[in-house]
Amino acid sequence: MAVNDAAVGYTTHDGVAVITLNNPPVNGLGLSTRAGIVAGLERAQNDAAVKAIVLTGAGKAFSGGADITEFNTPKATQEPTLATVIKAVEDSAKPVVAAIHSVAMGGGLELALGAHYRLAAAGAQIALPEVKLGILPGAGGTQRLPRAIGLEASLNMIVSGAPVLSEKLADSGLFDEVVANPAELAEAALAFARKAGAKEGPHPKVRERKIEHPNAAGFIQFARNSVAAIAKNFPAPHKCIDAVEAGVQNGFDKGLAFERECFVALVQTPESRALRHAFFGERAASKIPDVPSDTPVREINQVGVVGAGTMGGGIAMNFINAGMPVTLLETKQEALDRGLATIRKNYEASVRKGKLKPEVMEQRMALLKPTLSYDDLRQADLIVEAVFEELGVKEQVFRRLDEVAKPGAILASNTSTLDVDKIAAFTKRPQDVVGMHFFSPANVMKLLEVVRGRQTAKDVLATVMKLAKKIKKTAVVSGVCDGFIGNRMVEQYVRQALFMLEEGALPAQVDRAIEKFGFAMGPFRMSDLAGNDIGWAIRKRRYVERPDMHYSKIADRLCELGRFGQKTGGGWYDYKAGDRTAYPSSVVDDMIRAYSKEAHVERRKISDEEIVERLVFALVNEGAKILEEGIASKASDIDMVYLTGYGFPLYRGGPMLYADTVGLYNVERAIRRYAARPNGDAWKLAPGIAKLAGEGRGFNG
Ligand code: T1G
Repeated sequence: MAVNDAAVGYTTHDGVAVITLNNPPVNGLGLSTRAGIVAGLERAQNDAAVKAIVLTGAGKAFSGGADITEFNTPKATQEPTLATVIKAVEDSAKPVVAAIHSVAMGGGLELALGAHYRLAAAGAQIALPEVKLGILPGAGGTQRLPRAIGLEASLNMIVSGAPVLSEKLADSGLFDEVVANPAELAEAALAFARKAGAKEGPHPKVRERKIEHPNAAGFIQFARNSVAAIAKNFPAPHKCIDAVEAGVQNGFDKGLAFERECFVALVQTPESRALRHAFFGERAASKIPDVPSDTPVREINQVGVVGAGTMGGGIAMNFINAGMPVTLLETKQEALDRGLATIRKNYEASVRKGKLKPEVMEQRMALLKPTLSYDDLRQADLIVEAVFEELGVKEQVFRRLDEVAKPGAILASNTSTLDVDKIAAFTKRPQDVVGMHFFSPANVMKLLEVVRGRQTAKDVLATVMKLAKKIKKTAVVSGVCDGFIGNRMVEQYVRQALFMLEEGALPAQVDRAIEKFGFAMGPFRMSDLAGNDIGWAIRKRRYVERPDMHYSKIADRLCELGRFGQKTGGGWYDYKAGDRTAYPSSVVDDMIRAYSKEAHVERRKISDEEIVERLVFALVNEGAKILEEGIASKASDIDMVYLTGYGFPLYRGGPMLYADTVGLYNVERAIRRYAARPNGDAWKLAPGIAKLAGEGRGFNG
């Protein structure tokens, strides 16, 4: 007999009731699902013909855990809470068998831990990933998992949040059986349940097991030490250890209560909000408002890359890493040979570090087809151009590609500053042209800006977004403007950094302040690394194209001295041969002071707080304009760009979320204050900030 309600199915099979979670996409344990499980358990208890119960999941998961879309909403804490459901499972008079396939994560694993028995299909991802969301397992995971698999294995899983394949846990004590063939799980679970149902109760409860460890206190201290370094800005890993320790020292019930306290505290933290924002932001980025999620995509099997320089080589690696053959085109043999040698060198470094097997390196290198002839690109489904950043050169390449590429091939430019519409106009197929802006090093950086030209076809966008997942990139769609999303915002950030040097700060102070805020690297260390001449070239172009946008000329002075950064042994900082340490330079500091004098600027003490405000709010203000112009479709896209491409601290969630945390009312006031000061012309307040602040809202709702 089968009775299905919205989120849970209930069927009986010769004395076994099967409760099936059915809340796509991953059986998140939302309120209706939780209520459905309790209702199913009730039915089973009241049906004398039922001797045992199987709990399983429909679709692609047993359960991906609590429904995180319910977090910080009344539903999340509405009864039956997950803790109530798990207690109902555990207290069932009839044995409950959890049948796990594909995914049992977070609350999903905690639910299974409340069952009396657990069967898992091989290949299932088993995890308590809550720490990655800035929280901790909040439905008994910190108490039951140590009792199921021991202190060490459970602490590793809880503090890392990393998934473990079910077969690797076959002997851990977590499962009563691991079923090699997932297709046989249902039958195996029914058979197991029938046997369990024939046995006299009570049935085994994980909570009644003991946590055995020869030196629990010692291991817990070891765990604390190892977490201290990586979790400097994240409270959750420390709380995970506290909760496990509470259960070890004070028993299950006290441990459970303490776990609950920790959960309630963590879920309110800005760090958890930031991590959840990034989790959803990553997934939301692949959704393009006017491109339906079922838009048919083009087959991409053969890839061509034009240009074997640093970017072209890194781009090619992304595709061969995903097992896709790449034809790599250069104009000169020595450039081609150099490109191939660089790719091989990159792989050899990974092999030396034990991150890559030599045979895998050779397999990947074998996927590369070097060539000097455009004719070899005729079969490519996607061709990515990564040549010199000059429109004339792009024009030559795209006119040639237009001649040789097969109909329907996607032609992508890796340009970081040029107009994708102009590039598309060099072809007779503008609908097939798109920007794919990789970030250096292209084989490492997760961010990919997908630049949508005016005529870029929707299926081209859908195809590139899907392909981005395959090559493990976080793809964010940007409209066409100078600098797209990331570089356009970073330009305002750099302008403020330079103005502050003129007004009284020095490079080391600016870098220290923003690195203390959490950036991986401050603007001056970053510029010395990338090369100050890159910014110099952009400013020269800017002086012609945008005379209204004034810059402090300090950076030009630095470049006129030939101080391009690490590559010339000196930039904003001094460097010693073979040493990448940035040493404050008295030459540069004196040059800065002299410049202020020459510019008749009265130098003043600038606080670290002002430095952080001016740098971060410059990003926020430009980001708000990018949103208003529709260059980015959502604030979380802008945050994903900064989290994955510009070293913005993850625990702050990105510039737009950080602005929400500060409060747009305060952001607006600060911007108006800076607009009234020297160099205030750079602070034209984005209307969107004033509007949202006036409505008491933020960028993210
Ligand atoms: N709740 C709601 N939606 C979820 C979800 C969840 N837990 N997990 C994934 N989704 C959505 C996701 O947003 C996307 O939506 C779709 O499912 C496919 O996801 C009390 C409180 C399960 C391994 O942290 O790791 O339990 O974009 O693209 O690559 O202690 O999703 O399609 O609309 O990632 O196959 C703990 C998080 C929650 C697991 C599947 N659980 N999810 O990966 O698909 S906190 C997690 C994942 C908790 C308890 C605490 C992965 C996945 P859309 P996807 P996938």
